[in-house]
Amino acid sequence: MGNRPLYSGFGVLAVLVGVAAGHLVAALTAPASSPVLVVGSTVIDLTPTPLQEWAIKHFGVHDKTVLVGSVMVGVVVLAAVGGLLSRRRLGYGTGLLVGLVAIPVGAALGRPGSPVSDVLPSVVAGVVGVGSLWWLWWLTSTRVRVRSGGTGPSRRGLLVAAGSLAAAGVVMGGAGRWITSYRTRTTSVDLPATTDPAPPFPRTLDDRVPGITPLRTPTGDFYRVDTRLSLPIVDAGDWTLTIDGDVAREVSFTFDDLLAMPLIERDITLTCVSNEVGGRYVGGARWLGVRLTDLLERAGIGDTSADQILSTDVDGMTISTPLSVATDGRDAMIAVGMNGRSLPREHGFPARMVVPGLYGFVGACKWITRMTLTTYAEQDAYWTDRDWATDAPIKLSSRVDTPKPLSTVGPGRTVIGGIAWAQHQGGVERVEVRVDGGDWQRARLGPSLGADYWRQWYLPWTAETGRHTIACRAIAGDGTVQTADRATPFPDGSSGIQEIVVNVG
Ligand SMILES: Nc1nc2c(c(=O)[nH]1)N[C@H]1C(S)=C(S)[C@@H](COP(=O)(O)O)O[C@H]1N2
Ligand SMILES: [Mo]
Repeated sequence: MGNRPLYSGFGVLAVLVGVAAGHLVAALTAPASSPVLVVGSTVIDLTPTPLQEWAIKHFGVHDKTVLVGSVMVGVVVLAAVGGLLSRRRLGYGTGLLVGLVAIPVGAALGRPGSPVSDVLPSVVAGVVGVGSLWWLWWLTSTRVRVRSGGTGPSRRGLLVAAGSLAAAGVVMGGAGRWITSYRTRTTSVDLPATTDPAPPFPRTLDDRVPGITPLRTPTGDFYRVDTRLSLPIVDAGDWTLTIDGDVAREVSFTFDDLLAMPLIERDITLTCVSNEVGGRYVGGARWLGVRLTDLLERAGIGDTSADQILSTDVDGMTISTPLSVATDGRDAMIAVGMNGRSLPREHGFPARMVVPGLYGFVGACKWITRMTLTTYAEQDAYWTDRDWATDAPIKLSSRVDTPKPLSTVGPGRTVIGGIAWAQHQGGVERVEVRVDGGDWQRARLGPSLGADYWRQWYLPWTAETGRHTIACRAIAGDGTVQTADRATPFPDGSSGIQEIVVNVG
């Protein structure tokens, strides 16, 4: 009776050692095939859109940590049950562990475009897990008891065994982590100079308005949104970009081919469709890349009946972009550089699409390796399958950065400041601020870096003691006024006006 916790502990220890072994094998082969990650990725793909939105809204950038954590909790609970069952009969516990391993194996087999070898880490995890359980079980069994003099289970032997298993698990898990982070480390590739540079970077409001969003987002602070739990390992030397589908001729480009083509440099503000009004899923960077139309011209799309570019990333994830938008003369590109360096792995190394004015989920495929000219009727991309919009222009919006919502500021002269964007709608023409529901007052604008880039703004404010509300709205160059009508991010982006409350005193 009293050894129930002991047996559940066996199960948990055995399974964790197995998971660590699987993680190590995955690190050496394909990191994304690590048992917990492969289950996590399948959960992401199977999660209904509303629940996914809820998770992004409530956990934000931590949604993936929460997901992996939940999978781990599930694994530990089942492992404890398996251990308990083995107390009754070893076969029961073994059966449960085998059933547990079937989950990542099935998930690995079910992932589109994944090689069968992706099951290897899960199989290893299963073998090591079951082996460990058997070993622990055997050490407490009668035979050992008899051998050790019939005085009950050899506590010391068991302790040594459990200790070595735990140590092996820590070493394997740690090695797996280290190897994965080594293989996905930032590698910077030298990029040629551009013949078509962006304008010189102006004097910003960064230092003049404390608390304002910097005009250029430092690469390390740039928001990251994708469906991946681990970064792909792509070697620029082996990478190719293929254009196929309804084209005159299928063409492929190596990374060097791209670098040999004319490169444009542009300041473009990316925005995620999941960004709530006032949210942080937006960033401004200077991108370097090859014009999309230069690439498409090589493939010949003159007579195409296609209406979408279906982009595929190195792991088979798909993103679709309306062909007419991508080729209407805007600075759509396959980017290889971000803020003066090659793309970081998080942001699509070695190449990604960037289309000014479109939300990232329809215009910014990272780790891109194929562009297929096809129709919406024929093929569905990942998010199209999940009922998101297919043509999704970024809605103009603005945000108050300072003062912070619900903060307390001292009375007297202060500054309200923030950022606004109206990509491909003529840029930000005007920003207006409303204090305590009064008149809209015109804010002062920071320098312009073009119509596809966001703009800093500020308004001096004499703050009187008490509670105040501050709202802001943007007006685009094409005359559009940021609407007060509220919309959720699904299916084509949020709208509404941000209103914050601050205390002065
Ligand atoms: N391959 C791939 N590309 C992707 C995604 C993805 O999940 N997989 N996410 C898209 C989304 S939703 C957005 S908003 C942008 C974000 O780009 P960033 O992470 O560089 O900011 O990438 C887009 N490109
Ligand atoms: Mo996004």
